[in-house]
Amino acid sequence: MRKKLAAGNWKMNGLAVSLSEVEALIAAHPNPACDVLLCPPATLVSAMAATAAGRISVGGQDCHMELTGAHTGDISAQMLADAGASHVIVGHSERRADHGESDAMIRAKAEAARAQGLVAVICIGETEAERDAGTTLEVIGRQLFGSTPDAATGVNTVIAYEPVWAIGTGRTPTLEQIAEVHDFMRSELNGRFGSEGAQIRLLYGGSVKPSNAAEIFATSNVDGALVGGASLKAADFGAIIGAL
Ligand code: G2H
Repeated sequence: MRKKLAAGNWKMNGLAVSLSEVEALIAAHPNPACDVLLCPPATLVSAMAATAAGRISVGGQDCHMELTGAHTGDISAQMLADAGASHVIVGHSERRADHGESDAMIRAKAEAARAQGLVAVICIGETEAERDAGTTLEVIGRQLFGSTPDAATGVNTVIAYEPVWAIGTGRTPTLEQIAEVHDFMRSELNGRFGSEGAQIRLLYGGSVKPSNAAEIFATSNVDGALVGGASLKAADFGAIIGAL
């Protein structure tokens, strides 16, 4: 049985003052039915972990594939763990686009995360052009295989399906389109990892909000959500947590 996960990705938003929202969120949901994860900017990981005090999980938004070294501006999985993170997002489409990250790089980052005891939240998703060309499942299959380490388990890995055209746009796929991709991912993971693959949680991400969360969560093989914009407001993210 896979426990549902509500994960928030603050992206490059949030200042220390935003942590009062986190306390309000936790106080309003003292016993959530799902796991809750928030991934703030790296500058806030330590403070958010202190605020959360183990009541919710805290994660980074990216990590370098190396442990240490001359990589100006980058952050290692070890540093995130040291700051109190338990998870890290890798391969978000914004990083794939902004920083030219490949599936091989993302797999290496996920391996670096696992080596430091972090759960890797690996993001994959097709562009609008790829969907229009009818290649969605081909793209998803390639990214899923290429970005996921051979040692992936339900404990160290979460997969997030985020169609690029649905991110921050207010547009979402139909429930049938979400189910098609999630059923495909589940089948691919079962084929590659056997019974362990069945334990890997599959999140949907892309314009999830209080008004559409319940129906998305009820969709086949959807084990939760990776939420961007709606995770920035405690009331909205709380409503999404309540829908799980
Ligand atoms: C997709 C998502 C969070 P939003 O990027 O990862 O963002 O919910 O704002 O579309």
